[in-house]
Amino acid sequence: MYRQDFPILGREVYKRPLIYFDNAATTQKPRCVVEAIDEMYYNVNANVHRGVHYLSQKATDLHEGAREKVRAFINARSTAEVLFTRGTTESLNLVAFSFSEAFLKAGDEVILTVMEHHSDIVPWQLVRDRKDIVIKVIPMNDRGDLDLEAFKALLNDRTRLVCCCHVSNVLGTVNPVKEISRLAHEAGAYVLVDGAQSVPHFPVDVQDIDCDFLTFSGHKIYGPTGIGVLYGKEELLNKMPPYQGGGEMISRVTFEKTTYERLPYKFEAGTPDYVGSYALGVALDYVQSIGMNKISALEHDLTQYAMERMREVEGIRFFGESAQKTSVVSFNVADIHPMDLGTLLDRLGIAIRTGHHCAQPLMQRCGVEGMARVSFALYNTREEIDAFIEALQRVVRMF
Ligand code: C6P
Repeated sequence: MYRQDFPILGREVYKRPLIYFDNAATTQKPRCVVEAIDEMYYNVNANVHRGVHYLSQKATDLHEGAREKVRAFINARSTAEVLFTRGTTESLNLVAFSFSEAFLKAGDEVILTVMEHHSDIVPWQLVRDRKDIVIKVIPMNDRGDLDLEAFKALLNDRTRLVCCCHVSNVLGTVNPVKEISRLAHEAGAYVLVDGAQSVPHFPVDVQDIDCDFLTFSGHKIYGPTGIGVLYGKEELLNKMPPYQGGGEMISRVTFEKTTYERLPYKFEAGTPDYVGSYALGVALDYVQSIGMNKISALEHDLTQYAMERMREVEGIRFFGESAQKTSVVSFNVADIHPMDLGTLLDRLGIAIRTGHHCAQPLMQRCGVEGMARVSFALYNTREEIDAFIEALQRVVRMF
């Protein structure tokens, strides 16, 4: 129904119609987003926040207008709480650096989950090297649900922060972040939610979850690459030092001393990606014109249907069968290497992801080196899933 909005879906690969099932890695872009980028460069382009001239003011209005769209989209209290970054990874690194500078000392504990993406593991290991903190990990059961009892047992008066992906990019599990947030706050700890795989798929309300930080990437929600968001509670951001220094983030500079800009600019050194922010705003308008609840229902139906049909394939093993699951299906078939599956499906025009999905600790937990993964977006169809099953059966027969 929405396919005509995405020109790339009309192309062929290897003379076959493209079936794009790698949406958790990045989504395709609707025409309105591509046109927004064109429009910005053709008609508006000028550096923001600096010029008194017409174009600079126009570009600034569009950039700040996009910030307000993001604020409304995640229901942040104020635009001071919405920081533009390069993406989830940069947002997570920003928190790891600045939060740890302000709040962490040797012996303090940060809790992660076993299903975190490397982007939410490695920055904390860098902090551990610098600050001698302790990292603890929430385990999960075999269905891919976090063990909340084990989580409660990990919390203590040294816990400063709990970091949890809202949706696992491997298992598709939707984690109970509101409950996790409540428990963490009761224990006196802060909460970071990695929303890279949730914000594109269902409504996310930071005030309802009551998380202290939320991260997401523009390119996974039909927006451009190179732009992302960090939401942070104003009170916390005010206490955290800047992540990078440079233009934009200062109030006054002398060689003796620098004072910083107010939020959110304190964390936005250098010329921001105002083309990206504007186009991200257009992407958010696009998904809202469809409705996040509708997108969620559509993708839920696709996921259920895909799993039902995939069960027909002999030797299939799913990773992640939580009752709370969304739009990501990881699997292996018998002892076929996932890379072989991915390569052969690709020759049949079907794009899937294979490998460790940037979650090697989770691969170890599941006892595998890698997995194949299909992930859906609002433009995928049941017919594409049928074609995928036929292709998968064909590939499996070859082994
Ligand atoms: N996951 C995937 O194929 P960036 O690369 O900064 O936009 O997002 C990083 C990231 C962080 N957290 C989660 C839960 C993610 O899924 C991702 C990106 C992609 O699964 C690329 S590895």
